[in-house]
Amino acid sequence: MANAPHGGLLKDLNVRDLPLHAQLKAEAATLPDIVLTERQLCDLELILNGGFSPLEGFLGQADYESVCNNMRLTTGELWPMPITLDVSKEQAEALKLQKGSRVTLRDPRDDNALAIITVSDLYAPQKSMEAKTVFGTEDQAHPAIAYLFKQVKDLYVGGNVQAISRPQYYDYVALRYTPAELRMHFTKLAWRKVVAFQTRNPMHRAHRELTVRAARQRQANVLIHPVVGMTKPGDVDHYTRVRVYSSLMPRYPNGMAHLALLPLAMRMGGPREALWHAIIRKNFGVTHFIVGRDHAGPGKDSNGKDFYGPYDAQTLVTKYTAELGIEMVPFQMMTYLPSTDEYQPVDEVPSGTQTMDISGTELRKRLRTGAAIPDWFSYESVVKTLRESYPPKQQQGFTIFLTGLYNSGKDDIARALQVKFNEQGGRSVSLLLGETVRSELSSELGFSPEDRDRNIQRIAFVAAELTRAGAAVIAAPIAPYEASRQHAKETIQKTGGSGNFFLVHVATPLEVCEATDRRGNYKKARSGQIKGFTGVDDPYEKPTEASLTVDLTQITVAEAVHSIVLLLEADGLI
Ligand code: PPS
Repeated sequence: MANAPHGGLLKDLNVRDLPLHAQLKAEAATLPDIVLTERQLCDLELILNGGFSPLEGFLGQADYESVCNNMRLTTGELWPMPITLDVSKEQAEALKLQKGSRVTLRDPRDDNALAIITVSDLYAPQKSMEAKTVFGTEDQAHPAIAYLFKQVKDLYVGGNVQAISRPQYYDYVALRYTPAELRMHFTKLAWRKVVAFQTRNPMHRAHRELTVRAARQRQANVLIHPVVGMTKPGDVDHYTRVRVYSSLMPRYPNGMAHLALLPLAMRMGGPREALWHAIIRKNFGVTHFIVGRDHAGPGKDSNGKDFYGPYDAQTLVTKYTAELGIEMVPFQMMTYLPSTDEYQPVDEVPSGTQTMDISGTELRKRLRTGAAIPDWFSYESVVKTLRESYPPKQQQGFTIFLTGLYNSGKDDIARALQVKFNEQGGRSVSLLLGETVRSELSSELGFSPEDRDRNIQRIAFVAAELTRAGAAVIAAPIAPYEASRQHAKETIQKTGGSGNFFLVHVATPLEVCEATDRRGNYKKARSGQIKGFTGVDDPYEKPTEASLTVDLTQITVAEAVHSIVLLLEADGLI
């Protein structure tokens, strides 16, 4: 028997509204619509499947104020997190939103009609009040506060929803359970006690040991219930994490544990978030919930202080244990004892016993450098998965972006570098010379500032994708404008990795470029046959922060290539 849902009744709106499906679908096509944001989509999915029971829609004003100020809905039920649907003023006007309006809520990924909301209220968010009451701060170093002040729009739309369809997923479909499905699973396997483990991080041996210990102490089973909706910016992506969790599951005693994914948009709200997590797990039928040190912690504030105390979350969840009917299990910090090859809770280890740990920072460093990650810390399958997603520097792609005047020698350096990288092996090498790009990608473009900018952005797009795929990319356009180069750098770093972009300024002086120009382009430019030629009647803005500057009147092409190789070596890329 699974645990009772919060409020007594599972609000599975998908099931409730199934008899009206054809009618609601037809009506949805005739209504104005709101295309949801990523966060609203996560919230709606859990409203529709009952994960947010007893909610049946987005909060109206009275519930919003009550949740913020008292952590309760106006009906008196405990509910710590405001679940709101924000729209802009313009949107509200265009949709003619008012009490009683019916609006279709659409999935932003495929435009599919997921639900119809009947508007009960339209009200202005009290952002400062919401920030202080729910998160205890207005500091925008907190991701939820940054979201509230920067992304949340002018108005909240309150109202109950009717379900039309579940969001369509193509990834890990078999692991996505609704509360009803998970409850059914527990009932089928006769699981009466279930300890849920919430996580937004990869799991290693210590996590397996602590969940097994928590279950054994309570003679319960384990639900690994990771969040795959929105987590903290910078977290390991959910694809990698789910592969990690899946590879860890066979390490549990046979039949002890089950993996299910939770499409939650986390707020990193510490204590209130922990309480919310516990309520959600209760709705999924769970009886015990593990709450860690600094559970759902957002990190440090703008003064470098923790937003919440390390045990605030455990204290708050414990306070409401009886009312909630879900038991809080404190997360025990586990440490490795090499003498017995086992993990034990830190506070149970006799003093003087040798222990071993690897911090998150140390793990990231080992992944980056390719250094060994020992078996006692993680499982081979987990490490292999992480290494595939986070290859060591030696396997990562990079872009060498050479910029300089026409005939500065940048193309010679680029070609020589290509040979050098091919000699090294290990990576696919791509050469994006200005002239190749101009004929293959940018043949319709001229040399106006806008066209040059577009040309550079195309190079950046291609370089970024290749860098991400692990290639050594050598780009060598003139790229005369600082702003274009900066934009290109951002594009490549965003997709290809922040440490994997190198700007090399080939600073051979204009007189030399001109004097050695066998094709006679500068001559044509001087005589006015070519207009807007870089260095003649169009500017070349010198880079302000190149990784390297080379001048071919001072060094040879071979020496320039060697300097670039040394730069990459120093960075661990080769
Ligand atoms: S940019 O500014 O980065 O988009 O330039 P790029 O794509 O590298 O193109 C350089 C080639 O175009 C020829 N060319 C000109 N360069 C600069 N200014 C003007 N107005 C111009 N018109 C044509 C230039 O000679 C380079 O040709 P290649 O074939 O590389 O020698």
